[in-house]
Amino acid sequence: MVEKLTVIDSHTAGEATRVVLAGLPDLGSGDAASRCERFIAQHDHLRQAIVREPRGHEAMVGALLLDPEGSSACAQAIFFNNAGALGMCGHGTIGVVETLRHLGRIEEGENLIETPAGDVPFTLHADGEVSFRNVPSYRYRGAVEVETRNHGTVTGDIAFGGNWFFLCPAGGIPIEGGRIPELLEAATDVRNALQSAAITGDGGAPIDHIELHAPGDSADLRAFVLCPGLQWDRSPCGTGMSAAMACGFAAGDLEPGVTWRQEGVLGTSFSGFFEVDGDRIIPTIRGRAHITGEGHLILGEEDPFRHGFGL
Ligand code: PYC
Repeated sequence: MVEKLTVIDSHTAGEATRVVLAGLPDLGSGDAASRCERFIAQHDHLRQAIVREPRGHEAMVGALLLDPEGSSACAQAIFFNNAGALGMCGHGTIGVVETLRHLGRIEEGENLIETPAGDVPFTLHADGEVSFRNVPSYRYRGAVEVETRNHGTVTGDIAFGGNWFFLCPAGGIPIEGGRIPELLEAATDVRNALQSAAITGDGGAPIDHIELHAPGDSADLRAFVLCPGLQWDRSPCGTGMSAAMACGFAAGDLEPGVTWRQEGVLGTSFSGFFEVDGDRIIPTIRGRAHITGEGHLILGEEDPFRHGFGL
């Protein structure tokens, strides 16, 4: 049977989000976490078809747009990438909100979206920017040393910002487009070292995002983020920025309520601030997405790559 999925593509500060509107199998009722579990357990071939080549590309993030379970949300979103499900995705949230605006389903003002990581309140601003209140974020361990194969002892922080991050200096490698192979190698080296040393997030959670950082050009911090599928985030990374602000707060360097900016490899930036809730921070992240396309994905019966490929 030929499968046909209706999608809208956007980018947020350079990073792609593909929102799937229709053509999905019934994922049953329930919250975003349980529907996400069902999607990955029973339909992982569709995740692969949506974001991987030849219909997508390895750096793309996908989002299923589903009816909300609670009456106060405008939608439910389930995020995933080339490697699997993502608990939360900052640039993806902004992309989903821009898609909802493009579809005429929301207007300027405040609203709520359900995600597997919890309910995410957001504001669609008059200038087209979107700000969202991320899940509680915290530094789990500071100044963790890890022995890498190629870069000696690297010291960094382990923090949660909706995904698990290890954040450390870029070690003198400029965070620029022309240095991507070196940045990928360095971040992958750190990730491998964390895995070999069985260093994890809280409760044994795998640390699947590495954020290398340096002073910003026109922001407070410039970041290179390695994602779980060994791709780099083209955006400044909303969950990485949340983790970075949590580390800054834990170190006593950042104050609640003060605007802070993180820029990515492309020079695009997100702005944000945080509130404090006990030993956690609640970050608000603001950025802009743009629609890049709308159409259908066709998964032909005789297509050897109907479910994509990954190398
Ligand atoms: O913006 O949080 C983010 C994100 C995670 C992975 C790619 N982008």
